[in-house]
Amino acid sequence: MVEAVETMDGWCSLHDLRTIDWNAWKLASESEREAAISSFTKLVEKWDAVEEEKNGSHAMYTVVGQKADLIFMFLRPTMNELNELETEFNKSKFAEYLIPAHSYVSIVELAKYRERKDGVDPETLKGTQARLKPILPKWEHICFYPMDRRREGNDNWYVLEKDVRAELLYEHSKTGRKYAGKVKQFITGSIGLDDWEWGVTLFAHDPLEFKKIVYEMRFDEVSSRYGEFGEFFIGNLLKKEDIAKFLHV
Ligand code: 76R
Repeated sequence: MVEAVETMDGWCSLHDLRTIDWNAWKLASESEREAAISSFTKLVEKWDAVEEEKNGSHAMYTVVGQKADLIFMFLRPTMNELNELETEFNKSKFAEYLIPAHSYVSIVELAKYRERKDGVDPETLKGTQARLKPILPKWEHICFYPMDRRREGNDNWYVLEKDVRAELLYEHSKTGRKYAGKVKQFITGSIGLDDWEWGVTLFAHDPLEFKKIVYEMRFDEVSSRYGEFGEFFIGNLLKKEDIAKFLHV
């Protein structure tokens, strides 16, 4: 049957990208810069505490290239909490030196393409819950991009039988599993929430692995026939203790 797959949905996600207004930053006095850094560090400490309590998670990276300077990925149980976090960030002293570059709203998603032989609802499993409400890894690099499934002529994902889609995604997952330990992926669904259908967030120790996995997947039918891709963003881990060094002018 051509029907939607049931999804399991977890924490709400906001990818928040900011450009630093370096001119304003350099023109600011030493004490203003110190106050801005301290406001930022305090926010990070607050986010760390939320993560410690397992009520959310975040990732913080510096962007390579001119699309932005910072990329944050925030996870919270509700859109309201995400919005509160974003607003608090916007009101901070540090945000006076930031220019919004890009944002992406989605929800952590796992698809129920495969029924379990034992009849257990996967959503009730601890492992599934941990994937729906994940603590993001603090690996050295991040890669984020949005994507769609194509809907064009004979290449229309949305007219395929569910079984066929399940099989294509199974093939895709076999490619994915080859990168176990090298790439960690988080798929967030954004149909009805943002401009693309999914957000793909990958973490790796070696950024070359992003190029390898995305290239290899291009040959899987689910990507070669049915994948459409948006802008890619690449970042390097920014640790809390390195913030002052990164911002030093
Ligand atoms: O969730 C699972 O582990 C089950 C198998 C699986 C599904 C259903 C899976 C495994 N993915 C699924 C769904 Mn994926 N994934 C991507 C990209 O650049 C590209 O060509 C594609 C971007 C990567 C790199 C990736 C990695 N996956 C999806 C969906 C939703 C599709 C839908 O419902 O139509 C998208 C958009 C998508 C895209 N995937 C894996 C990986 C990896 C590494 C795995 C193996 C994970 C593991 O088993 O640990």
